Amino acid sequence: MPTLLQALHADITTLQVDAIVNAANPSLLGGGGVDGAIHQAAGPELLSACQKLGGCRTGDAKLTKGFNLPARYIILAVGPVWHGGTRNEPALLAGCYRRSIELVEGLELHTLAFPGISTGSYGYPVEQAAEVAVNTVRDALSQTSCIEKVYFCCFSSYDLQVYRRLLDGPQ
Ligand code: AR6
Repeated sequence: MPTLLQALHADITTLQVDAIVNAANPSLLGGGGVDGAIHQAAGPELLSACQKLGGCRTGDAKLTKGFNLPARYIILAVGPVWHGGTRNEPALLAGCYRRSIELVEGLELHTLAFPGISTGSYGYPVEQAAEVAVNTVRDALSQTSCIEKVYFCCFSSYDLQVYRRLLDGPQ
């Protein structure tokens, strides 16, 4: 059965999936944007769990339970700050998507949702970030067997259009 990739317009904290991905910072101790929304919705146990993780390198990801979220797990991925594309940003961003898929596959989970990692306060242009996201996920899924559905959760209708164009275009 082919894995389905789907873009949708939603608040990621409301999604009933096996795992949602957070766009965190290297401390993993919370922040604004989607990180703030996820901490708010998951409750204070998330921060306690994150305090035990010892931070995370840019381009990597770690995992906690979902606590009060409808999602069973949270993956904390640390995207790169955009510096004009001169500091290995595409490879670091791809690492976030690849590591998240590996963590989900390792737990034999089936459904996963990503936000637009790095495209908010980290300033990565959404068109370029979405291309990295879609290509990396497509590529990583070819090595997996458990994952059935991956959502690209867009917080604006503009972002949704960008993802839909990529997903509907030639593969
Ligand atoms: N659901 C889905 N997407 C969302 C939500 C939500 N509830 N809220 C925001 N977005 P950002 P970054 C979108 O800034 O660029 C934090 O302070 C948002 O519109 O959250 O990776 C961390 O602690 C954008 O498209 O993450 C770091 O310090 C995308 O999520 C830093 O920000 C990512 O925007 C990480 O910056």
